[in-house]
Amino acid sequence: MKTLSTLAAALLVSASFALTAAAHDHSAMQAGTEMTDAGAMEPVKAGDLTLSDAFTRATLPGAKVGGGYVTIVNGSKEADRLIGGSTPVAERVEVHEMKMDGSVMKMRQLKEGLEIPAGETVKLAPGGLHLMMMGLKSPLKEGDMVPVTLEFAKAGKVELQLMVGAANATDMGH
Ligand SMILES: [Cu+2]
Repeated sequence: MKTLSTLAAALLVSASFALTAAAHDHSAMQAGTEMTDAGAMEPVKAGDLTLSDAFTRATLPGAKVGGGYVTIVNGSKEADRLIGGSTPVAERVEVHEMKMDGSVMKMRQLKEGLEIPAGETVKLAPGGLHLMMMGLKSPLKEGDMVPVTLEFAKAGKVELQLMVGAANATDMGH
């Protein structure tokens, strides 16, 4: 009898362990799915350019600027150039870069635009190259979509939807 109850206890323990493990896997899977869903923007094609992973970040009330991020793949044998953009949510859209100046991180506008070399991928991401929405008309709210029109020297105008992530989002999952 003692052996049996020990066995039963052992079975119970392993069963609950299996359940815990299963529940754990399930929640991990769900979290992953949600992230993918939240960042779901179908890649946008414009000529030989493919734009994907477009997002921005929630801003605090009163904020006057917001960043914009997107990955641009140039499948062409010729370089293109991102020269600017526009959005209904801000007065203007500039192309910026962040660079270390000694020990200070500085941001500056790329007045000549940003070259997208032939056959290469250029990633605009927090801490580096980015779009800057200047003169925000209202705060960007997490979960919203922000329409932005980018302008390229060769590919012309491309419309994008930036998914608004959390204020500290570094990408939209994928
Ligand atoms: Cu900037």
